[in-house]
Amino acid sequence: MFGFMDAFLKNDSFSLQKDILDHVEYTVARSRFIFDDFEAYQGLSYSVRDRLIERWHDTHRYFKKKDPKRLYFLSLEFLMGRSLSNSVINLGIRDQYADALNQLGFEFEVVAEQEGDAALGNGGLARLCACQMDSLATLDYPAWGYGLRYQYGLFRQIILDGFQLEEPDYWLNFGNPWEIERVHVSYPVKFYGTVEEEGIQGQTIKVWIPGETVEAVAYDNPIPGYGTRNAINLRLWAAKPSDQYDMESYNTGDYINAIMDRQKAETISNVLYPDDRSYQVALQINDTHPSLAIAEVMRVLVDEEHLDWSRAWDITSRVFSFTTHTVHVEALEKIPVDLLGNLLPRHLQIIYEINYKFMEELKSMIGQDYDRLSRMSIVEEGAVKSIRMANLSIVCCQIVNGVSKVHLDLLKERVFKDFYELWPQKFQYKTNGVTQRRWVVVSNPNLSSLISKWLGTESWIRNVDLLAGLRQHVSDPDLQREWKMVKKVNKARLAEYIETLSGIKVSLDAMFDVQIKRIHEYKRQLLNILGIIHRYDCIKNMETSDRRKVVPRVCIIGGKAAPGYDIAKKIIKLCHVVAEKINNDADIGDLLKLVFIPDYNVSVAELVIPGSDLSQHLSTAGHEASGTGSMKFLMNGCLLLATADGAIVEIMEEVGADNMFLFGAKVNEVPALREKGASLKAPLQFLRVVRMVRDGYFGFKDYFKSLCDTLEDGKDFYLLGYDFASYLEAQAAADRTFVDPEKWIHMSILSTAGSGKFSSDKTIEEYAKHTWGIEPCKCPF
Ligand code: DL6
Repeated sequence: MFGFMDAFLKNDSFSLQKDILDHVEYTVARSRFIFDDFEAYQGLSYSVRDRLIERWHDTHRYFKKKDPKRLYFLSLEFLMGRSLSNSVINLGIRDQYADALNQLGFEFEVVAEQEGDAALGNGGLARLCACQMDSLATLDYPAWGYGLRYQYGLFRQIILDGFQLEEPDYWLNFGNPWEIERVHVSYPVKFYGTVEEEGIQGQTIKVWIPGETVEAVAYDNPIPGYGTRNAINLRLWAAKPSDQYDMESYNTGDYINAIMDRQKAETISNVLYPDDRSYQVALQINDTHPSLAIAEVMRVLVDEEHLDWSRAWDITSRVFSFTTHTVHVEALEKIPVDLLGNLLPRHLQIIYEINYKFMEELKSMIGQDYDRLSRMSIVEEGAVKSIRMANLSIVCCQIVNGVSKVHLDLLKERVFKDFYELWPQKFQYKTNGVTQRRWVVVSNPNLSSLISKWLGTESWIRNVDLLAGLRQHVSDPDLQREWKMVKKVNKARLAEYIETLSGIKVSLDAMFDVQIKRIHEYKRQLLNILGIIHRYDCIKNMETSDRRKVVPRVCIIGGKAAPGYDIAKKIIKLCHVVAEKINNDADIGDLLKLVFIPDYNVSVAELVIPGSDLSQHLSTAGHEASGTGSMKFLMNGCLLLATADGAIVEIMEEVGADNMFLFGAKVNEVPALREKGASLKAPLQFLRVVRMVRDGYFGFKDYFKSLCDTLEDGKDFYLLGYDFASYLEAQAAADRTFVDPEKWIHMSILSTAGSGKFSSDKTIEEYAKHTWGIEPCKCPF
């Protein structure tokens, strides 16, 4: 019998080489004598996966033995990106693998580049979950992630003539060595049908007779912690046709339709309650998307376990907690009653019952205030009667979390004001964080080594507070010189990437100024582009002798627009036409370049962030719940040019406002500014650049008309005109600082030193203590 400390697999170079070759030969079925980079990646990944599985087994055996309270983290989106580099670093065997590959004639970096991104999510919320899984594993928490194994990830962005086109992301086409299909772990998920009443022992109970069944099959993705033996599980469910699926059609000879119906089943996915039951659990719902789980848990307890309603409610309302990721009331999810009633009739009944009881309780507390009752109801009456999933989540969850301090304030004062007044104790916030393992150690190895050298330890990779120790060296010329060198190397890597992508050569002496995030009006990429037009216009109108004083910039923008978001797509096109003009203007040369990086994803971010000098976070104050991109840049020593929105307010507290370039209206000023509407006069520079676009200076005059219309007096909802002057001032301050390299490096070091608070390790510790009530459970080495 093996104990916990016995590992079967050895990590010396010879054993690793043998494992890679064995996988090339027996798993990938290529000759061990002739294989290419991609096959080397496959062999390597399977060999890493073996080691993950070993730890995964030990961890789960240990959890079972200790039986701690567990967390089940439900999210419909996990944006994991690549797994290879992160896994070998967390396992502590990156160098051994690099050496083994070398002996086989391959280079680790080249092989790692063969991996595609797992892009099972849209943006911030989804990437946050990936960071949080890394922290949960590293901090030894007994946790499981649950999500969906989408066949297609987030669309691939293709740019054709400056327009965004979407292509499906067939991410599974070349296999996925990181997952383990669990054919024996499958559950029937039922849909449609009717609910009937039956009398049992003098009682009437509801019985759901489903119309269709789909099998949910588990795919396990081990997530290794750093500096620990623990590896936790991210279980993603795939929908497969059930064996019992429409047998009647087969029997009646309608074979083709029956097959087509089976295929339809594969397009359906659902969230299941955790299979690994234990008496003590916490269930975290990540935004409202998985909140039907609440009704499902009630259904199981009442209909299958035959608990009475109040006992079932008591359990359900104590296990769930909810995090919301938006400040936009209009973005709160609603499901039409007709749709839900057809698809999940029993769940709809349960939701009605929850609402009925809630409304009765509420009336007893607030009386007949029908406006408020109707605002707080889980059921929204109106043209399309709908279920408000956020209201359901708040009513059922013991804790409702915001993702930054500002976000909590907005939830209390605006988004969920009625609920806050009723249950102030439910509302908390946990400021988001990002994992320093992925965002510094994996993506910026040079900076990582430099930090470890100056701190005299690698412990900051687990204990991020130690980063603050950089402050004591901030003025040391050796650190400054080495810091600058690391940045230069990263910039060179990014410049090479840009040249390969676009053919544009950029100067490493220029300030690399980056805005990468989803394209959205509230994130104001348009403000950035108008600022670039202004800069271009100024340079064009300058005396040639004055051009020498201009700080050269390479402006980099990247991000995807939702396929149906017309204005966002126009912003992408505008970026391209402006780039076309500027980049080909001989007057401008290296003073200004504009580059759009297509198909922005996690791997692109890993390359771009370390090579940036400045990063822009321009959301109109009160619109960004938190923002996590800013934290990744901060950790990498990039200076932030930002509005005081979301987590930026807390970043200011940590690194000091004088270490950033801040601008724009404050959260509490925005509503009054909007009221003023047309009487807000935008500055002349703003009117001039908008006019340039409107008049067709960059072409496509008709196409950009509707975009320019959004900036007219009284229509400028996101306050670009109002914020423009202070935006330009902040940009000018960034220029002035950049020409003082010592000051810039000083600010850059202090940014990294002040980034400790924004590690997802911190966030997870807060959740564990104040929301989930779970303790670490560390598997012995
Ligand atoms: O909490 C993670 C992330 C925040 O940092 C962003 O501010 C917020 O926009 C984002 N929200 C989403 C989708 N929203 N919903 N629902 O990704 O969450």
